[in-house]
Amino acid sequence: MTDIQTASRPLTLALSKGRIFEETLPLLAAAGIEVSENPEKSRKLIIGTSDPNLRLIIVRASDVPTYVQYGAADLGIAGKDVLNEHQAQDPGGLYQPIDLNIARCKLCVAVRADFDYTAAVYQGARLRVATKYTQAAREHFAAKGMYVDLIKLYGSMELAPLVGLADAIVDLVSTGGTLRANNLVAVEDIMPISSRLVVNRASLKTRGAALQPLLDAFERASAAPA
Ligand code: PRT
Ligand code: MG
Repeated sequence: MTDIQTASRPLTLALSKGRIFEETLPLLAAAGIEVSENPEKSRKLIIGTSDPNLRLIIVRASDVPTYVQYGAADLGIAGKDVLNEHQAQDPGGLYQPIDLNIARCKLCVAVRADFDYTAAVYQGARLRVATKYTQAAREHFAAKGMYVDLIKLYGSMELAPLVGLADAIVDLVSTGGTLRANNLVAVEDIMPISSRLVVNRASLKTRGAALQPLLDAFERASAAPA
């Protein structure tokens, strides 16, 4: 994309539909910014705001870092889970100035309630672990000195131990309702997760004057008591 194209367009914030969009609305509202449409209803992928200098683009949660990395979005909001996996392909990293403290959950190891995880670890069993979060899982088990076979999945990880695909899963847990409904239990916490604001490094240099008030507003809104 040419510099002329990027310099004249409004600032672009990449977001995913669902919980991140819902929990970002109050932060934008605190900055005096109203969103012109609900992406769940309108199906539009580019959404204007009451600030003529800011628009939103709606992308898959795991694609947010890619849009920001390449500068197609100046900034984005993504879970630490997603950013951690993205780091493997973009070690230079995105600038992550603010923990917005939204969409909070935990990354956990979980197994069937009838599986003795402690005994399996103690005996040095080579476990099969199904996950979308291969990077975080690899680091977690390596740090414990455990050898595991990772099986990459893209969703519904909770099913894997129920049908014999894996002994354990690494997945996000918030209320714990999904684990309970599937007769699984969390046996280890890997890390707390929340969503972060990420910023394209070139945008920060070339569009800093336009970006800074927005970063300040996000900072204030995320620090305010909920
Ligand atoms: O849906 P898509 O494949 O496009 O992507 P996604 O599933 O990553 O998107 P989305 O919108 O579901 O999640 C976006 C971000 O929200 C994630 O990257 C996390 O940072 C954060 N988040 C917070 C969660 C949860 N809480 C959460 N509970 N993401 C997913 N879950 C899932 C979890 O994977 C499990 O299947 O909800 C289920 C567990 O929930 P409980 O409440 O039953 O424990
Ligand atoms: Mg989802």
